[in-house]
Formats: sequence, C-alpha cells, structure tokens
Amino acid sequence: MDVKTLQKDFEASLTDLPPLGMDVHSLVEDFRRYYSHTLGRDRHSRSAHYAYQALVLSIRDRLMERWQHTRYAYDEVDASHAYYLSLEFLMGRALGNAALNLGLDEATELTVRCLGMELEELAESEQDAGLGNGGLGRLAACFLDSCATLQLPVTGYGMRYEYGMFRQVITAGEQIEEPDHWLREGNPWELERPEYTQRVRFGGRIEWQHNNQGKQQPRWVETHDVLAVPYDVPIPGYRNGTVNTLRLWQASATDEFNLGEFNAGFYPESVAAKTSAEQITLVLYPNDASESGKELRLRQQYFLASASLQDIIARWIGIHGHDFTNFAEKNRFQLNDTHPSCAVPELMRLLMDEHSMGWDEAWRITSTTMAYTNHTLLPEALERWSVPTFKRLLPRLLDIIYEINARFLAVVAQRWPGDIARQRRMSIIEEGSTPQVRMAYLAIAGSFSVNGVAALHSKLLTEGLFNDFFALWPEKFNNKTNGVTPRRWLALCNPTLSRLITDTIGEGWVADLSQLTELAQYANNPDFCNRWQKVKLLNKQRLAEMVEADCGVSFNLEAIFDVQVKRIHEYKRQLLNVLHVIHLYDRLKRGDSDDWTPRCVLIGGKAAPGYFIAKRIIKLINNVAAVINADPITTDRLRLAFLPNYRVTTMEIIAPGSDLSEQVSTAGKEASGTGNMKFMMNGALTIGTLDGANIEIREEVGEENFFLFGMSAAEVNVMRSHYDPAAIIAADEDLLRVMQLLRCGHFNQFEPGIFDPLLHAITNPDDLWMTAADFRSYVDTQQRVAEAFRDKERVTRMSILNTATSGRFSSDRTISEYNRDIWKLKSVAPVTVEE
Ligand code: 26W
Repeated sequence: MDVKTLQKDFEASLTDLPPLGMDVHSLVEDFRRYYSHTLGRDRHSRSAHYAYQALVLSIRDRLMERWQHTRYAYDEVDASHAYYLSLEFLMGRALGNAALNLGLDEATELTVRCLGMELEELAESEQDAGLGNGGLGRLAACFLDSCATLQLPVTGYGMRYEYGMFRQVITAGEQIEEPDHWLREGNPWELERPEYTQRVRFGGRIEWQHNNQGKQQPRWVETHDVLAVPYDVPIPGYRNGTVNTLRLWQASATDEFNLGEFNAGFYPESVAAKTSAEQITLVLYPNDASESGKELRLRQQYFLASASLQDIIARWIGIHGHDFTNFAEKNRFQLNDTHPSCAVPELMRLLMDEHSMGWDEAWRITSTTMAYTNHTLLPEALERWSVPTFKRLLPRLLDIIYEINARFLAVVAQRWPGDIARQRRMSIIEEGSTPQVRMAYLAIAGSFSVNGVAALHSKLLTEGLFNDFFALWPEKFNNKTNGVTPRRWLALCNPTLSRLITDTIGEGWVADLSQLTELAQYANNPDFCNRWQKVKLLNKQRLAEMVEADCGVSFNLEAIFDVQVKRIHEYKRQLLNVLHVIHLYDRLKRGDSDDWTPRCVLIGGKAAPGYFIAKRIIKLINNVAAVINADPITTDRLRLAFLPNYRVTTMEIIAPGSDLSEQVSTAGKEASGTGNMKFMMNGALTIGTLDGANIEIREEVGEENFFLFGMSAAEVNVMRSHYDPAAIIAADEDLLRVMQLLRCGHFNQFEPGIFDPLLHAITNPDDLWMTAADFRSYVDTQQRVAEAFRDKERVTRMSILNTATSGRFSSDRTISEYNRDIWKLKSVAPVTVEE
C-alpha cells in the first residue's frame, strides 16, 4: 500500500473510528491488552494496582470517544457556554463514578471478577482527588456531574494542586497533618494539553504610551511570568453520551525565567526562581471559612482567573475572530465565592489592554457575564487583600479596581446624595492604616447575579451583609438552594438501597430524583419496610467495619448510629455533640438508664492547621471517647469514636450506614450544608437547628419526621445582648454536672488544664456560638430521638419518608435553576456513539 492511501485511510478512520464495545467481552479484551502489553504485567505480577491501571485505561477509552463527540456537538451549534470558576473541586475517586455514568458498572464488576479480584479492592488503589476543603469544593464537583447529566455546555476551571487537602492522622488524640501527594503514582484520569498553555504575568510596572490613534495605552512591563499548563479531566453525564471537561491549571516556569540573573552569573539563583513560579499550584490552602491574607493565595487566585479567561478568549477568537459583539450573549462565568473574583478586573484588562476595547464596552461585557455565589455569612471568611500587596503583585489590576470603584461610588452618590457614611461603607476599597480591597464588593459590583446557597442564607445576605447593595440593585439578588448528585450520593455509594428502590419504582429516579416520592406509598408496607431495614443493617455493618478498622472502636449494630462529619468549626458545634455524649455517660454512671436506647456516636472532620480551638475540640472528642469506651458501664449502650481523615470516600460508607444526621450549627451561621442532604437521601433522620438547608429539608419531609431543636436565627440575635451562659449552666442540673466533669479533669487526668480554653469558650458571655443556650433543647430532643428509635416501625417509616422527599436536594434541580435564571444555556445532545 502506498503512503498516500495509508494517509487517507488514517484521516478517515480518525474522524470515524468504530465505536468501542460496551459489553463485558470487549472490556475484558481491552483490559487484557492494557495489562500485558501496555503495562507489561503477567499473571505472576498480579497486583491490584496494575489491574486498577488497566481497568482505568479501558474505561478511559470509552470516555474519550464521548468526550470528542460532545465537543463536536457543542461546536456544531456554536453553543453558549458557562464556566464554573473555582479554586476547589473536591472530586474524590473517579472509577466507580465513570463506570456508573457510562453504564459500564456491571461489565466492570464482571471484568474484575474474571481476574479473581473484587472491584472494591481495585478501587482502593485510587487516591481521592482532594482538591478542596469541604462543602464549597464538593458542591463544585456535584455541579459538574449535574451539568453533564443535563447536557449543558459547562466547563469547570480549577487548579491542579500537587498536594491536595492534607491527610489527617490522629496521634495521642491530636490532629497531625501529613502532606497529600496524591499524584505520586500518576493520574490516569487527566489528559495534559500543553498546546493550550497560557502565560500569566505578575509584578512589574505600567508604562503609558501613545498608540497610533494618539490615545494613551498602558503597557505592563518587567513582569515575572508563569506558564499555566492545562490538564483536562473528563466529566461524564449519566448514561447520555455527554462528557464535559474540568480543566485544571498547573504552574510551570517559563524557559527564559530570570534571564538577567543568568547573564549576571547567578545561575543557581535563577534556577531557584523556577521553584517560586511553580509554587503557585503546589498546595491547596487548608483554610475553611477564615481568610489568611497570604500573598501566595492571591497569586493562586489571579493565576486561575487569568489563565481561564485567556483560554476562553483565545478559543473565542479562534472561532469568531476579533469580533466580540456576541461575546456577552454566549459566555457566562460563575464565581465560586470570591476566590476567583480577580476575574472581574482581569476580564476588563484583557478586553481593554490586549484587545483594544474601550471601558464602556468592556464593562458591558464583564458586568453581563459574571455571576457570583456567596457561600458564607461569617465575617472572618470575607476576603480582603491589602492594597500595597495588590499593587506590588498586580499593579494594572489595582488601577482597574480603583476605576471600577470610582464609577461605582458615583452611582452610589447619585442614588444617595450626600450620604458619605454609606459611600464609605460600600466602597470596594476599605480605608484604614493599610487600605484593603473588599473582594465580595468587587464581585457584586462586577456581576449581574448574586446568589446565596439556601433560602435563609440568601435572605440573611440581603438583610445583613449585603443590605446596601440589595437596596441599590435588588434585581441582582437571588437564591439557589444547594443540592448533591444522586449518582455518587445514592446510586454509587448505596448499591443495596438503590437496588431496592429500583425494584420498587423503576430506575428513572437516578436522573430524575423527584420520582423518589413514589416510595412514600410503601412507607406502611410491611414487606418493603422489612427490606428497608435489612439494607440499613448491611450498611451499618459496612460502616461498623470501617470504624473498627480506623478507630479501633466496636459499634453495636443494634444501636443508633449517630453521626456528625464535616469540617471542625466552632459554629458547627461539635462541642454541643460532645456535651450530649458526656451527659449520656453521666446518666449511665448515676444509674439513670431505664429504657436506655443504645447509641454509637461517630464524629469526623479536619481542623484548619492554624485553628487552635478546633484542634482542641478534636482532642476533647478523642479523650472523652477513650474514657467512656473503656468504662464497662457503657458496654453495648454507648460508644464514641473519632474517625480520622474524613473525606469524600469515607462519606460514601458513612451516609448509607447512618441512622441520625447531626446538623446542629448555631442558627444563621451555616450557609446551607450539603452533608445534611446526603444523609437524608440515604434515609437518615436529622436532628438539627433552623439553619441553612435544614429548614428546607424539614419543609420537605414534614416536621413530624425531623428532630428540630434550638434557637432560631432571630432568637440568637435577640439573646446576643444579654447572653448569660453561667446562669444557664447554674439553672440546668444536667449541664452543670457535665461542666463539673470537664472542670475536674475527668477526661484529662494526666493533661491538666488542656480543656480550659474550651470551658472558657462555653462560659464566655461573648460566645458567638451560644453552645450553652441550646444544650437543654438539644438534650431533650435527643431524648425524643432515643424514644423514637425504640419503635422500629416508626423509625423505618420516617427513614423511608426522608429518602422519598429528598428529590429537591438533587444538584440536578439546583443546576436547572442556575441555568433557568442565570446561564440560560440550551442543552445539547451529542451524536451517540454506536454501541
Ligand atoms: C478564604 C478562605 C475560605 C475558604 C473557604 C473562606 C470561605 C470558604 C468557604 C465559605 C467554605 C465553605 O465550604 N463553605 C460552605 O459552602 C457550602 C456549599 O455552598 C455550604 O453548604 C456550607 O454551608 C458552607 O459552609
């Protein structure tokens, strides 16, 4: 055959490759080839690790086909696109999810069995992609799954941190952080795309020049440049042929870094500068809800915003040339909190300085494409950057921010003439000894949409934190109650319950979770209830095995599995939970144990490494656990365990095996919560305050199926001025006894004084979280929980109704609302790969 013919055949076959088989035989065939030919293993080197690699490569090929077809389909109709900009994507493992969404789950199971292995064993080879702290990062991951499932042209843009969320090890009851080098053994799920590398500039200064029209044009010179290299991760929709993209940027030094120093003979110094450039994507900041103001963090934020926008603009120009007329119509940027909000001034800069647009046109585009989601009301989490730091790192951006602010304050002055106090309050630049850029205000001024993440949260934003802005632009503000993906958080993590549900109402619920309401009619069906209980027991067993292995504590399967897993923070009140456990222990000790309901309490979560009180709370949980678990009086009646290194993968075991979900934050502090939704979907009952999405959960399931306690957000605010924890403790015998046990060092016999900071926090009249105030109501409500659990039929019915009414908390619903109200994208179905 001559070369020409070969070439033609090759070209044709590239665009028209025969589809890969989706049956077991094709999968086994590919698996075998990858295992022996690609990875060079044989039956003597049988290892879970290489089997995992071979399996991923086989599945990945099937993703690739659909990925290409999805891109073609979007290009074909020149689809409008949304971009989800986030410093965090907490993806967890990909294998099970890819197999499920591609419809390869059964074929995968069988393939692995052919080798005499179990899928679970192989899956353990995969490290969690822990590129996030908590709720905000996991929400981003759930959203991507829903966008692909709804066939929306949405791309995630994030950071390829070399070290993700730290690994938490517990030593002598204390948290130790270990680096999470998750990429050590390679990441078969990513595809490096060096051809789309972008250049991001830092530092330098601005030079003003006349351009050929005689206009002053800025030049950003003497910059220190860093390359941004994209790695693409496929995001498969649920059995619909769509595969979207998560594009993660990695920092890489330019080749000409520090030429000056090279020439001056400082070779090692200049090679060292490479490290400083590449530091940008070295590590995820492990702070959740408190802002640290570190310069490297600002570098990360700008790096993400700039690389992503340049990438998007380059693609635009590739298709439309330099005509930006329809750019605003075709593009939407969703800012996941203020972290990527440099995107506002950066888009202005790119349009004006690099694409010669005037201010007004650039502002029209920016302010009609940006949308901002707020995830917290805590004032300490609101990001500000010092003006001097900003100026040194991003001088041109700061100029643009000042201009945005000047124009914005003119609007404020026009609306409220002479109201200087209000101008000062609303200014994007906070005056003071060191002036600060208020990133939330910048994001609001630059966006056409601002949303909170649960009804209460959105209401509190407009009444409090952002009230001035709400008065100015009420039309911008809206609510989008969070959701979680039912693929990972029910279908994948709870196969036994999924089978029962599908047997009962069909399989439509996976892509349309509202169908779960059909389960309600079986809540009184004895046969169904029986099966429901059996499933729960199996899942409790799985959870108990993990607790035994990771904590060395044995959980009694007859007991209530009472679980609180989330980041450790004072506002989330793990302390309140511990006080209750100590109270139960005290009751056993004093013989108040008639009609006792056995209870196993599990707490897990990471503390920010610099958050002293949170780390001390972990220590308290572990010390209390050690004392009560060792006391024979608690045998089969009470257990407490702290689960180390809580992450996405452990939640996949926890949610299905839990009876009771602890959502006990001080009302008005938890923006939404999403763990609460995962528990509900899997049939756990909730004990919770009127906070975040708990309110909406209770509305859906009905108050008789939800254990409500504590003050409302309004009551919390009223009590603030006259809060007297000492009086509350003195008047409550149970709480007094708990405090006495703590004070006398019952849980720290050989570590005197270590819990004094916690005791002080509880008894402080300025305690923002008002732990003592809700103790009575919490303990009484836990007593009602215990009574309910003595009636098996009743709790089974309640459990079924929780799952049945959880449809609203699918992220498919949330994303449909984002799309209806903010993005307005059309869904696009790719040509399906022939099977
Ligand atoms: C600057 C440091 C920093 C880092 C993270 C500040 C703030 C954050 C986020 C607010 C942390 C976070 O994850 N927030 C959570 O977002 C979830 C998704 O919307 C909500 O469900 C949680 O209630 C909220 O705490």
